[in-house]
Amino acid sequence: MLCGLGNMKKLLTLCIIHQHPKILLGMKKRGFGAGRWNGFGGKIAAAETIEDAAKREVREEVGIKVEDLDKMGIIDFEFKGKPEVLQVHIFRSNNFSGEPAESEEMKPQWFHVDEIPFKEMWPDDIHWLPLFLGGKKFKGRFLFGESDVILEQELTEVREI
Ligand code: 6U4
Repeated sequence: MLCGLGNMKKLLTLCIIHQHPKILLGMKKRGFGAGRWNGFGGKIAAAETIEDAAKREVREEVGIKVEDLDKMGIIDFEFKGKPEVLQVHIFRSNNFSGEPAESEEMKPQWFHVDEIPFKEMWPDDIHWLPLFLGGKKFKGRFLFGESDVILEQELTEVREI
């Protein structure tokens, strides 16, 4: 956890399996973001790299093993009136072993890229997923207000992440 200027950064991972033209998402059944379709991910444990955490979370939440991860983006999420910043590291994988299986946390489902359920996802996803699907890397920042409405947003394509 990085601290400075009164801001607390919490690092999180998010991994989306992308086997064109489909992506694998999970319906989050509990905790933060429950009721939304999302990639798989969570917090980084002590002594774990961000990439290792991303792989572990995929295994725990959907029962599959990913080998090669491409880091596609980093987004800082802030919530008005709260000092905490969630820094989400977003990964893409196009291969895995095992069969996606429902867990206590997530119910997996494949979606065609033309039928992504944006209305039942975090409201930022519609902004960066097109870059992700196009193989573009990005950095961004979103500020959410009440009911997770987007108050401010910055999103830039970058060459290296
Ligand atoms: P536990 O440890 O189970 O209590 P939980 O409340 O389930 O944690 P966490 O922290 O494990 O949640 O995972 C939150 C997940 O949501 C991470 O994969 C990151 C992702 N996430 C957070 N904000 C997001 C946002 N604005 N857009 C998005 N994903 C987001 O697409």
